[in-house]
Amino acid sequence: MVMEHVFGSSLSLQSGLVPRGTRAVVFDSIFEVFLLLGTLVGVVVVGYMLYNAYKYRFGSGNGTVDDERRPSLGELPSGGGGGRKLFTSFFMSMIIVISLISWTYLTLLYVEEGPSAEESLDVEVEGYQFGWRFTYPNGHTTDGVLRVPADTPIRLTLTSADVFHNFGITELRVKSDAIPGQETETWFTADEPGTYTAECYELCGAGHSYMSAEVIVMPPDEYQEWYESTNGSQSVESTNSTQSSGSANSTQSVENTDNSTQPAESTTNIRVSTVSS
Ligand SMILES: [Cu+2]
Repeated sequence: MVMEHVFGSSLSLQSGLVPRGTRAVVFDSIFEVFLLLGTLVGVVVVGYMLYNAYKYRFGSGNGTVDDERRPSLGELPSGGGGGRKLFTSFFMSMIIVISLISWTYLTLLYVEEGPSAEESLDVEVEGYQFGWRFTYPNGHTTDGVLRVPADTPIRLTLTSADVFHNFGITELRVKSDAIPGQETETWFTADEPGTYTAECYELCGAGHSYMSAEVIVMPPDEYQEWYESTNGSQSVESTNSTQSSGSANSTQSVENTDNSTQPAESTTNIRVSTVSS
């Protein structure tokens, strides 16, 4: 049954066996399949072991071999059915393992490929000591707050202004390196509007544990309204900006997250890197 599915899906990637949807859906299906199969294998192996332990228990009379049938030294015991049991169990294990590998590979290939450029929203993410800066296609930049529409694939291009960081939103199953001088791509889709937390998952300095950002998933029409209000201008929504009226929320949250670190220093760094880039 499993083999049928795997062969079917390798013929056509759209067969429906390989899970599609948000990253959470994909990774949860991988988890469930492995949990199910692992439990199944465990039950069979432990069950068969207990069955044999009981059947051949001391004094049961089972398994006693009279001297005629007892293999002599150097002779391999033939077992029942000329090794058919061994062959069957080996063959079954092989099918299960190969199927599992193929299925997982195809599933992860889907995650790896990500959504197409046409259907997704591109956001650039830059990590710095200690915060996250997001740049939208129209040039609008926010600091500490990422606003995205629900039910839309978001493609993130990550990089870092200084040291290695790692951008992760656990609830949305996103985790990707942000490396200076390099660009890393990842994607996610959030189907539920709400507020999620993005955090840094690479120890990057004294402010690492406070290096978080708010991910606000908005209903698509609300998002569109907000996005249009940014005017496509090069306005910077951050602690050191003096303009942009619509950024009160995010400015606040940036201040919150930066309290613990050396805000003056890091703000200077931002300004310098913005100018130089
Ligand atoms: Cu970091």
